Amino acid sequence: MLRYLTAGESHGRALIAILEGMPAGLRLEEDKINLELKRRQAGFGRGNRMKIEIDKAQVLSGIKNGITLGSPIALLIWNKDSSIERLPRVVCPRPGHADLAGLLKYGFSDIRNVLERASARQTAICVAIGAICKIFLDTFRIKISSKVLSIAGESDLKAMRQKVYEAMSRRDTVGGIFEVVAYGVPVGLGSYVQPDRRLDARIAGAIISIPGVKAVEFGLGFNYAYRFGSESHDAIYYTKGKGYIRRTNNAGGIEGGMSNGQDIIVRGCMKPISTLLKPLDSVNIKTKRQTKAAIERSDICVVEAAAVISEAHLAYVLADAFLEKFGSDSLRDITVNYRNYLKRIA
Ligand code: EPS
Repeated sequence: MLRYLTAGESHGRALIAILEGMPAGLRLEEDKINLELKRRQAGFGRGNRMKIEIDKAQVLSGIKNGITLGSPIALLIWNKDSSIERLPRVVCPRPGHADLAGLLKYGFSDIRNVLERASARQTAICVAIGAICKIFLDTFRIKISSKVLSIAGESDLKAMRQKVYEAMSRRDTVGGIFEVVAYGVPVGLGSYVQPDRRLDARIAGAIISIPGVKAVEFGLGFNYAYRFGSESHDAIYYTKGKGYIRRTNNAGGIEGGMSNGQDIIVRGCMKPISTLLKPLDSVNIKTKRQTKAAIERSDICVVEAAAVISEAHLAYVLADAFLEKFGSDSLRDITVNYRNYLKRIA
């Protein structure tokens, strides 16, 4: 079905990706991709890099006259800050970052060799891939949106901003919880027949792959643990006009590893960014002396960006599962298959 690879260092020349498996016949507008990239760059608490970059994706292959050919789609985002060769060596690993584990794993003597690729800068190109998946899903009236639910335990907008200000003034960082919802998803995407075909497993994996995301839940999520079964599950009703309906959506739109026709509701927890202006204890990797962790230019809060990136990752998984179910080469054939399916289950 769908697959992709990305490449690029945070301060390298560019971020690139190849997305394969998009069907022929889809109109791709670069403006729509760039709008998503702009959304990713925004948000309260972003750092100075976002003032340097104006992320714009170029679609280098896989389209003719703005329409996909079914061939691999190559994407490119130039980095304005491409200073990788000039940046100083980093020798004090930041707790919470990939720094120490990456250094030991690859046998480096410069933490920069790790952080350049481990950086969340790479999420820009993932958002470009997700934007194409969103355009695909949109042709079948499947929409995805997201919102920030809380930052550092606060859920009121003013209080959330206050927490970010507080983190700034304490030279600290904050994380939070975001929610992503997919509307209009048909019943039957994903499957229970193998663990790796389960839609929730695929979505959870995609969202937790975003740097800094530490937890994912669907529907009631961890709150299932506090309820009886009779209070937990979404009772089934039938009406002539609408067919099978539910009056609740505690399952978050997924039962038995398949979409059940309800909105898919997934939440993620983004940890506080691990680069701290008032750094934690660490060890100098050259001298082995106790010291403070390195300070790199970074963000104070990226929960809003994480929500946008999660939309992209959810879009990728849903587009993949959709293509699996309804065929994958030509948008026209897929549309016919989809209509027939909707007719059968009506
Ligand atoms: C990011 C670019 C990076 C960081 C951030 C995300 O830019 P720079 O390192 O040049 O300031 O702002 O990266 C991290 C959060 C991280 O942990 O590395 C971006 O484009 O989103």
